[in-house]
Amino acid sequence: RPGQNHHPAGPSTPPSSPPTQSLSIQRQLYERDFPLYKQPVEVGHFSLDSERRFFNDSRQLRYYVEPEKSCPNFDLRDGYRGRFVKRDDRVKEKLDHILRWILANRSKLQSKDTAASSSPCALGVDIVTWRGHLTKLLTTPYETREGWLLAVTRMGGTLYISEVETEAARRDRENRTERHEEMMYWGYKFEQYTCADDAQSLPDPGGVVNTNEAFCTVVQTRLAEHRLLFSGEVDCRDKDPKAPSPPANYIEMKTSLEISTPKQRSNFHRFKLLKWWAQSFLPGVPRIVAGFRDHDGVVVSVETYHISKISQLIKNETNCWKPTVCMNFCCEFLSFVKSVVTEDNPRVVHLFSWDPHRDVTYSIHRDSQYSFLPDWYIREMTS
Ligand code: 0WD
Ligand code: CA
Repeated sequence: RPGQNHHPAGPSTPPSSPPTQSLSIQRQLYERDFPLYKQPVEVGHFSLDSERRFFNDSRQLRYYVEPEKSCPNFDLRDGYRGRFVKRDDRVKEKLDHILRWILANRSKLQSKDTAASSSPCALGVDIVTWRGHLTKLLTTPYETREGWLLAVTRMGGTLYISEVETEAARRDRENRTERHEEMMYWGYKFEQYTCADDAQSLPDPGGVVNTNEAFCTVVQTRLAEHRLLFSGEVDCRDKDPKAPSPPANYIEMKTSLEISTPKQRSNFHRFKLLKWWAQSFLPGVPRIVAGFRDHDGVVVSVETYHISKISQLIKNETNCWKPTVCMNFCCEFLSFVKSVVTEDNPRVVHLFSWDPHRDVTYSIHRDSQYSFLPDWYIREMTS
């Protein structure tokens, strides 16, 4: 049904026509000029403590300490049994922390944008979501394994987007091998080797790794006509007091298997760098520090990647991803969502669904298990 398909770049569709039923993900539809993406501005931040309690401040922000040697020999397995407190990932927090931040900082938000804008939009933004959800959208045109479900609710003119765990993801989560569970710890352990609690102190590899703790930035930006407000977890900042202001002083920490063959290098460029680029480009985090480890979890080298140089780095790769396809697809998806989700009602959820090699489709749910805006938020925003 080509006539039923939402075609990208179509300002020709009159606003009154009924919404189309699906969105194509074919890459060639999105190969055009890079859309406008405004420099993301940090409008706030928050912290989650060791018990996952919310604080409207930066108490969990850490400071990057460059390793002494380029081959540091960090043992990422250390502490897995005995000095590890793991966040309970069966608990779905949805957008709750971001909503808490919005309520605590409403005055800041509204004073900036709403006065100048003509839209009757209470918050002055079109989209509220997690950065991680946007990362999934950016990488969708190249994703061949994992689909997604995104729940969308319109309230006060703003669209709230919150992920729903797919059946496949739940199965994977419940059936992780012991080896996989341990490897998930390695990334956090690398952060502990390289991050300190303040600008003067050193990392403490003897301490406990607690994955409940988080520092999250809240940024505002615009993708073409879409005004976005989203939050993302930030690993650490540059400790130099003369470093630029956030988000330009933030650093993303990653670990990856050391690269020893041309095939591994090519796969790293084609798959891993796509995810790394998308995640950090969105909030304007300029640098990634990567620890390359062996199969036993020992970091054998550390390298810095500048986000602005990644597209150059991958240019010679055949069959590689293109930033413009990622951004244009995300933009088109948001336009599709806006055209579909017109009813302003906190109890209505449009569930957008995508599986590899398929189009994006949706279903509508009233007062269902998918409703995700909490009563305390609805009450505060509608009073
Ligand atoms: O409950 C949920 N379904 C989700 C909750 C899904 C996605 C995110 N979250 C929340 C959590 O509150 C977390 O603190 O989001 C926060 C992180 O959000 P994000 O920055 O938008 O997520 P993403 O970019 O996917 O991940 C950033 C980091 C990860 O680092 P790496 O280097 O591995 O990409 O946040 C961590 C992880 O360290 N992380 C999470 N932490 C707690 N709960 C989660 C999660 N579900 N997902 C990633
Ligand atoms: Ca990280």
